[in-house]
Amino acid sequence: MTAATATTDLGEAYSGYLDHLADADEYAATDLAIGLLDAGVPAERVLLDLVAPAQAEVGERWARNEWSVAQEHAATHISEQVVAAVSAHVKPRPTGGRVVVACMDGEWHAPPPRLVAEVLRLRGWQVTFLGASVPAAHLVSYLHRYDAHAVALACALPMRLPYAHRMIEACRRSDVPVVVGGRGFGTDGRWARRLGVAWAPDAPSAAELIADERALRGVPAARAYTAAQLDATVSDLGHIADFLAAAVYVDDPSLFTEFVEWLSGILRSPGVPAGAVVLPLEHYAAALRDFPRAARALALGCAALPGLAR
Ligand code: B12
Repeated sequence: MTAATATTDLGEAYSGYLDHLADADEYAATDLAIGLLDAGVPAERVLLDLVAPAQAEVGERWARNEWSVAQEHAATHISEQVVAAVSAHVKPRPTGGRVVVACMDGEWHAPPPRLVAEVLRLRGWQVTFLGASVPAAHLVSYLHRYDAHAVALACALPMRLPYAHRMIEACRRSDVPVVVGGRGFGTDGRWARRLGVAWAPDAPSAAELIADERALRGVPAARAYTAAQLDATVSDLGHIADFLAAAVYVDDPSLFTEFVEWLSGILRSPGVPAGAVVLPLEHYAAALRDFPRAARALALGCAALPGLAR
């Protein structure tokens, strides 16, 4: 099989792989994945187009009560074995710095971030995967000890977001850039934006963010601002409030939208991300939710920000 035919055959391989999971046949599942590698399918594709959707399907079968918890656990275990086998087969040599991948405290959904960890490894990072439920204090001391370039934190459960926030802040205090991912942040990452942290929908996007350190640092924590940056920020916040008041006064949200577009354009040149503008807008929107004209202008202002369509 050539690489091209192998890739087009992935659909067929996928249904075979699912059958192996259903039969709890880890040898057949592993052989199938390694066979694809030998046929020239890139390891990243095997992980993301075979193992990842199969795990999601396992979830659907479990949720539909077609599979028992025992069947789901068996399938999840096999997928973990397959990921390890793929990784061992490829043996990438690290050329980049250390990236630590971990689940938030209380989070047991380890396989999705494990896939992220392996993709980062395939792309040349030296990856340490800490697995499920890592307490914040232990994570931070680990980051210090190994001088991490970045940390990727996983959260599959939205109810863990308050803990997630604490962990994100703890990592930031160590000055280690953070990227987060997983279903817990919302399908479009909207709760990551609320927490002002860089979010990646999948492993390749996480790799791109980590490679672009400036984007990864995202909205810089205000405590790290210089006095001049703080002054400028306070003045920007005042301008936002003034323009909002003027838009409400003349009852024309475009007055505010135009200002927001201008402001995000001005801030983009020194490298401030659009997230730095959306955060105060969301904050004002929460505080002014009982004022329909202001709320509308703020919603339109958020919608006008580039790359933040919701
Ligand atoms: C397996 C599983 C379990 C196993 C976990 C065992 C294990 N070792 O993983 C068990 C049975 C223990 C379990 C328990 C629970 N689970 Co569960 N589980 C799943 C399941 C079926 C599969 C997860 C998975 O591997 N998905 C496949 C991966 C590849 O997809 P993905 O998660 O979307 O990941 C991709 C992206 O999101 C992203 N990504 C993911 N993580 C990260 C991290 C970073 C850093 C980055 C950058 C990107 C990234 O990249 C991935 C690859 O593209 C999902 C359902 C599903 N379909 O996903 C539910 C699911 C996650 N579980 C759910 C729930 C509710 C629970 C429980 C609370 C159930 C209960 N009542 O006890 C507990 C909580 C346990 C805990 N404290 O963590 C819900 C979460 C609902 C929500 N988000 O609101 C889900 C979605 C099921 C559902 N539809 O209700 N679960």
